[in-house]
Amino acid sequence: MIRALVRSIPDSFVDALGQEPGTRIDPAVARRQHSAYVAALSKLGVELLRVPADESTPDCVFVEDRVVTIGEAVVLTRSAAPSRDAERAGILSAMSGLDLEPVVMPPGACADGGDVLRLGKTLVVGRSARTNPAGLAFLRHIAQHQGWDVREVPLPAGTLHLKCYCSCPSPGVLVFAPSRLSQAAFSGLYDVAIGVPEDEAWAANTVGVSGRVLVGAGQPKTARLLGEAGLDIVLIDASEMAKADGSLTCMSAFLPPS
Ligand code: CIR
Repeated sequence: MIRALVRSIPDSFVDALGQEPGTRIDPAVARRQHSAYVAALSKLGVELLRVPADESTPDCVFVEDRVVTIGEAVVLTRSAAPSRDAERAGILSAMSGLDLEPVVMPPGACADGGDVLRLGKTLVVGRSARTNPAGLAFLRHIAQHQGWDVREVPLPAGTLHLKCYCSCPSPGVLVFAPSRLSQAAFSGLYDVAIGVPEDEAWAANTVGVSGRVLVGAGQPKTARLLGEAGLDIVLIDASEMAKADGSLTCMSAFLPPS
């Protein structure tokens, strides 16, 4: 069974990283949007491991960044953002009842799952301010054990994560923002590439589950493009998450199937 980890939103989410000056996050709206997202995953047959919120870590809802699944292996990452590093503890304790043995990144290595895109059995990893060379080397080490390849991709300055601007919603399908990422970075790793318009670059972050594709609401050109490409889309409003630089993939961490 497909399974994923999700985490509730703390009241401290109002202090999440990445907000533009003057932004005000409404935790009630964020929770409503998060619930709809979680319900969509559940409806699509995803078995959910729900981790309670942690008030001391405002960004803890973005579980994708702390958990990287590579084949049968699960890596719990260290964060280059000091306020996010403590997120691991609650995740580790929630996972203790599972049939998994997560490996924690060694000290000095940092990575965010938002920088890790799976295309077939290749991990495309963005070199960002959140993913350092030691983090990348550790992911490569685990990937090699699992028989996976790793490809490093440099990111344009100011890009938080690789997956802010790309995703793989269905096997062989790359959705990306050509205004931010070069298609050549992914060469040989996809069958079909769908470029989203520059004014909807954020919409390149999608989640594919059970033949359906979650797409951010309010991005009509992308929704039309993906629909025309034959993808069966489900619109999800994540506007409150976007205020904290969050997108769709970051609210779940897919684990090896049970
Ligand atoms: C941060 O800056 O870490 C959070 N405010 C946003 C993290 C988004 N994560 C993701 O897209 N994977």
